[in-house]
Amino acid sequence: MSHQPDSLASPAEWENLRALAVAMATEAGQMAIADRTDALSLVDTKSSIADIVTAADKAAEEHIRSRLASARPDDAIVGEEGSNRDGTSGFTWFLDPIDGTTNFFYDLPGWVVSIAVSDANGFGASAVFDPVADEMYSAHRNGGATLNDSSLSVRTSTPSLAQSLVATGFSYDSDRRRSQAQLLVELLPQVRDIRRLGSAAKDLCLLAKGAYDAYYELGLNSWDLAAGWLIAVEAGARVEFLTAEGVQPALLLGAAPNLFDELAEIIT
Ligand code: LIP
Repeated sequence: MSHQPDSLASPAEWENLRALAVAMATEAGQMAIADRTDALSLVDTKSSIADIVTAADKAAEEHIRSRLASARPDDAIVGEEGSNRDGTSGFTWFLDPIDGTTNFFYDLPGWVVSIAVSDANGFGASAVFDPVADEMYSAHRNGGATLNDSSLSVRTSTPSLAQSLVATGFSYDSDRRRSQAQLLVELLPQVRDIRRLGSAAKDLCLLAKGAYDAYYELGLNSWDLAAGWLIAVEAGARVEFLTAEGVQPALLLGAAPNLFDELAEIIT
């Protein structure tokens, strides 16, 4: 049995880091809502013409990065919009300033600010803030997950995959989208229904809330999945990569424990 490194933080310290993530996500989300109209005047594309980034994405990440520079100067940062920083503390922050950017751009619901922090054992504290719905999801290691002030638990009452509501997402790469659509053709007749929201972080929170029975996606970035992964696990979901360590693109599956293996069989 491989020895797990000691946790870098005590439960109380992880709770403090959770509170910091909640505060920063709140501030960044309120900025994005306030500045949305101006932000849309500066829109670029990244990996493909479908992969957009707005001035709000960049401003929100810069705000979080500057908060961490004073609050946590020795921690590393991995940010979607390039605010990467090496650290010496052993803690790493994963920042997705606006997850669900397409929804943000089209003024649709389903975009969030996603912030998580990890040590060598994985994600230890996180926050996902949905400013439109005014929903703050958060968790810390062995501390449970909450939505605003209510505890979260995954749905465990769905008896079979045929009665399950399964969420997924699609890549910005057109070739990968084609193969993702082909998988859907196989999966759709075997489940109750499919949902595609457009934000991995929010999808994992909806799994934690029991609004989905499962969520899977191929090729997510670390910043997309970090915060929601911990929230879903602390709410009782089983969340794993179905691909071997280091294999890209990685296939993520989160599900109620009684549905995980059957769904994993179909999507791999
Ligand atoms: C999004 C992911 C989502 C995926 C979208 C997009 P972004 O991240 O959270 O799961 O299906 O295509 O990649 O680009 O909005 O930060």
